Amino acid sequence: MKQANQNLFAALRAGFPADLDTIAVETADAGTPALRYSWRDLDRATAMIANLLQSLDIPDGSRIAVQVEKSVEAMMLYLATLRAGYVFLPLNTAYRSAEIEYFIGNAEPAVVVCSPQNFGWVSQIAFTAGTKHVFTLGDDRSGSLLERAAHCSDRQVPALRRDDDLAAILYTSGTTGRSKGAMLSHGNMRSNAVMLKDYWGWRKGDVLIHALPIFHVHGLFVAIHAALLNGSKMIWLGKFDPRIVIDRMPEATVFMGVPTLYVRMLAEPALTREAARNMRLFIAGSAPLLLETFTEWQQRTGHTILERYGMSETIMLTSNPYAADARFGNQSERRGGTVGFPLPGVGLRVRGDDGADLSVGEIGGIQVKGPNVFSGYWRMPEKTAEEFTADGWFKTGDVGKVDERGYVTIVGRSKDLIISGGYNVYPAEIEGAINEMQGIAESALVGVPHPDFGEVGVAVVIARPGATVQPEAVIADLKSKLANFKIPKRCFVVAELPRNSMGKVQKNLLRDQYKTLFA
Ligand code: MLC
Ligand code: AMP
Repeated sequence: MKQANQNLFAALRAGFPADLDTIAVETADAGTPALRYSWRDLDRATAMIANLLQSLDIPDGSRIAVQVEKSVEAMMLYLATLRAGYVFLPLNTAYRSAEIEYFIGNAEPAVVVCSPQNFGWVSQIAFTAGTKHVFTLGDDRSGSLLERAAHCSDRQVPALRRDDDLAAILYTSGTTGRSKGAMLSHGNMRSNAVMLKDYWGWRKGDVLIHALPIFHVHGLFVAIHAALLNGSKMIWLGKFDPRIVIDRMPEATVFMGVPTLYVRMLAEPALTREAARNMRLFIAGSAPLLLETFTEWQQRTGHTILERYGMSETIMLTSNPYAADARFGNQSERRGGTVGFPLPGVGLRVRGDDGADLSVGEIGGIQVKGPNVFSGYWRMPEKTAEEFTADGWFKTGDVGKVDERGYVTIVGRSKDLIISGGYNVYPAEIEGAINEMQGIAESALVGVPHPDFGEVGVAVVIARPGATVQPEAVIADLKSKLANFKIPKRCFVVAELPRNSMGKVQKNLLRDQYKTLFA
């Protein structure tokens, strides 16, 4: 019997509406005329780019690494990579050369696509690492990728892929050392997308406002997969702008954002019940949503934000209910401060430090299992083994509890991680970069509350005996090496760091000391 194609693209394509000439994506950026793409445009352009990739004669399983500004064509490149059966590797546009060098060296992509203005340095890194093909793609449809694809056929049969074939690698930093590439399969992504479409009640006529970057789970997978599977139009912002989002709300029904996006919209007087009158659903995640944001949003718009929780390694794990959830006594209340219930098909348990199962209300490490959970870290079997329990559950590194009704609350993290505006910052990486600077003896990076980004990094450093260290110089040096969102917002030079009896820096004391810095 012929096996059905489990290629994620085939599933997304099956969601396109019958009338391919209706609008699939409409751009909405300040000062630029709107561009409108039909479903036929998406189908044809992804076929052309997929044909270009397949014409390169690269091996099965090849990685296509992409660091480009957000554009509809960049989304098409993602879809084309799935369609051609290769592995998509998205990279944050903020990454600098040392960061890109690591990712390309580690993933050994067969193809690298970068912004035209970065071609010089990115191609040098890529060619040195053995990559044969480097294309460019600008956010104005410029660059060699589309020029070359223009010569390819606009018909293409999606490559045959099985559920466990690799579809994407997402780099996510480790608590120590370098970033790890989380390997997600076609089955991981399809199962999660199909389930979410149902759980969040996607229906005919839904329109999504897409305002997130497309190099992480939230904007690339959760938002795009749902809209395509549902045949829903997207109003597409290259860059988040609170006024444009509010302005376009009357034409839309669904919005997804990290908490910072909600905070910034609340600062706009135009955000009213009237503006949000046609909206069906506001979804938040990637970082903790403050109860005050949740409540203020309710008061201003009459809508209750649905908060959900996920990870690069697992896509979505839990969600507050959209409608009655029969598994949890038909509860339909979205509770602020919680991340809701484990999604259908997702197993979630809370374990103590000793591995013992904890009961209702007890705080411990969150472990998960399900068809959405990744298979492991790219070429890091030992790291993979460390992050899974002997009975196959993935240790999220998040600390939480489950209440008697089944709601999950995240209370902290066992991993040393700062989440700033929805981006992850790993203190070990920043501390390593600071410690390499001349005149520095030691450093500690801690996260402190911030009204806009939720949390930001503050660096506390000790100078070597006899050396003078200027905080501004530390920041400036970091800016020349690391992605901008990783740069500490403040730096303090101190005489000593608080330590426990084992000599370990007590970051909780530093967090406490600096917690009102941005209040
Ligand atoms: C920008 N800056 C940040 C920052 N973003 N600083 C800390 N944290 C951030 N997130 C700084 C820049 O360094 C710069 O500083 C200044 O702010 C202006 O830069 P910008 O690029 O103009 O910022 P802006 O466009 O306003 O970006 C803010 C933002 C963006 C909130 C729109 O950060 C964003 O899109 N965040 C979403 C991240 C996301 O999608 N996460 C999903 C991960 S998936 P200077 O000093 O240089 O001027 C995941 C799993 C899950 O976590 O569950 O979903
Ligand atoms: P990433 O590695 O970028 O995918 O980030 C995943 C991490 O983001 C999770 O392990 C959580 O710590 C955090 N996260 C995601 N959603 C939420 C949420 N709703 N509330 C609190 N933390 C969240």
